[in-house]
Amino acid sequence: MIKLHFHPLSTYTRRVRIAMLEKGIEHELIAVDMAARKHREPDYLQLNPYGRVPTLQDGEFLLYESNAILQYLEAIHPQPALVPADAKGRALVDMHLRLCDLQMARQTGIIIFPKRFLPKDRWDEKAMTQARAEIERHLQILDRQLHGSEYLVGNQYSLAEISYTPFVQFLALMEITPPPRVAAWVERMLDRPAARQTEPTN
Ligand SMILES: N[C@@H](CCC(=O)N[C@@H](CS)C(=O)NCC(=O)O)C(=O)O
Repeated sequence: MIKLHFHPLSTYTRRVRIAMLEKGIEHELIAVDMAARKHREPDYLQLNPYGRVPTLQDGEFLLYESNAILQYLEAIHPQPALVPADAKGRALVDMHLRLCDLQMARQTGIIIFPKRFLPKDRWDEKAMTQARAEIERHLQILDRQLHGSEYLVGNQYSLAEISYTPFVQFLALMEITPPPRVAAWVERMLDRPAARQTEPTN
């Protein structure tokens, strides 16, 4: 059975958990005690030399980087399909996965890591303000792309939405009010059973 090394509060891991639930892939969850720095110990570094979660273990095969894991799960378990069948649709999903990391996930981390885990006197307010502005600009672009469509690619729920779900979860915590089409899109994503089942407790 596929094993997923994870942490319950990890945004990047949540992408993979949602995809496995959406696809009904049986798996074993193995919690990494990050508070005890287990992710920096040799045993875990043998699985993932970067010392991060998630790490997927399928027999001897090891894979890290959440978006790569999503693509692997799609390849080994194509139904229900979370990417369109045509080359253009697949390329667009790929584009959105990259843009999510570049324009949203990184900036979200800059804001929510301190807000969730650090006392206020250790926050880098300047970096957080800049990250918030970058996210707001990005959401305006997504809002235009969602014109006339409920989802980013081919008007169907795809890996693109899965990639965004853990990060849009924190818009309120980041004090960001999304533009209207993005707000409706976020609501649709967060309302899915797999998203609800993996909601973070912090
Ligand atoms: N690009 C990686 C990011 C993974 C990542 O940064 N995971 C965080 C938890 S959400 C982590 O393990 N951080 C621990 C560290 O960097 O020391 C992915 O997509 O999987």
